[in-house]
Amino acid sequence: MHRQWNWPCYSCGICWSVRPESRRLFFALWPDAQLRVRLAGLSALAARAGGRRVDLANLHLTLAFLGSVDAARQACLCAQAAAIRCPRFTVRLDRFGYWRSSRVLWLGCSSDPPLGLQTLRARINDGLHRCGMVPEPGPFEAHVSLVRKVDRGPRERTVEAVNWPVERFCLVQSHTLPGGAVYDLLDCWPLTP
Ligand code: 2AM
Repeated sequence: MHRQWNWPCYSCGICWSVRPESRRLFFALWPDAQLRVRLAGLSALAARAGGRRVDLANLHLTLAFLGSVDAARQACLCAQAAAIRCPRFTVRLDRFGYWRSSRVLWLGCSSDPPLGLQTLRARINDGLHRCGMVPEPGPFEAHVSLVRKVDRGPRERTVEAVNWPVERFCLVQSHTLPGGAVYDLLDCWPLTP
């Protein structure tokens, strides 16, 4: 028989009454319903050239992809996230981008991402290190994936800017299902006003 677990919740709200399992996780900026609709409008525009639009409910901006995380590390990550103090900021999303290798068409920033976003990412990555994890290497491209399985880049790269006032960041679980990814919002932490 498996041992019954009652993992400490910290401020994370994630508790287990059964054996903890690894979860596929990422930190993300999670749009509210209104912003989600605006992003979906842009994904409709971007999908004119073909491809499969990302579901409205799945639109987000990934801050750090964590892969498969066990319960102990998850608790550590939640504690680290709860301790982050970072001021609110606004992300200006104003251009389409395209990755040929992954065939993803995305919405991103034509200029450097705001300092607040860079600060938040740096603090999250510090937290990963403290939990014994290594952040994904390589440069960070702030983006919202809009359309997948796209065969060519968009004709027009510039789009009417979407200003995203960011007041929180979230930990999200990804379920890979035959019909595509499904995301569960596990918890969110506020940025400072
Ligand atoms: P995306 O941000 O370009 O869409 C959950 O899988 C999220 O983490 C997705 O939004 C995905 O890509 C992002 N991600 C970043 N690195 C990843 C990786 N190595 N494997 C899967 N997803 C990754």
